[in-house]
Amino acid sequence: MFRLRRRLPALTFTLVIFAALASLGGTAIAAPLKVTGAWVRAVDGMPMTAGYFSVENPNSVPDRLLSASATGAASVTLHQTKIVQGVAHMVEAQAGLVVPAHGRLVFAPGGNHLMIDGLKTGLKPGQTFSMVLKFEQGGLMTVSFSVVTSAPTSPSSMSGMKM
Ligand SMILES: [Cu+2]
Repeated sequence: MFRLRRRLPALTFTLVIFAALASLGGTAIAAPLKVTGAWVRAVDGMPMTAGYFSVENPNSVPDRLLSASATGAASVTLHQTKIVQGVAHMVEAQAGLVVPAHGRLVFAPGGNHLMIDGLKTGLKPGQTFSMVLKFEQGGLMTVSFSVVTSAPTSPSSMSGMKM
């Protein structure tokens, strides 16, 4: 009887540890997504512009960008540019866009872009524009986009396209 009583606290302690590990299981593996090179095209007077960035997924499971929003605009939609018979078409990625495991999802002129509509103010170069990206696994992420007049990277071969 005495022995049994002494063993109980140790057993309880072990169970508590197991429970703690089990509850960590779902989230402990996920490292945060990394967003880089976030920019939006400056506009003056027009209510519409586009935003670009890259997001890196360090995890071994894919994630998915579900949607984006901004308090400074009426709507933000995920758009893809598709060339059909030599003509660029914009298509909304309604199911979101996959961020591959150990890979990246790139938004760049001529490809994926955040279509920003109903801007409440103009966007001047040097300002920043805040948007919230919503990921399936990574949750909500607030990103500060630099306002610039043109792509900060190498000139795009599709620079004639403004979206
Ligand atoms: Cu678009």
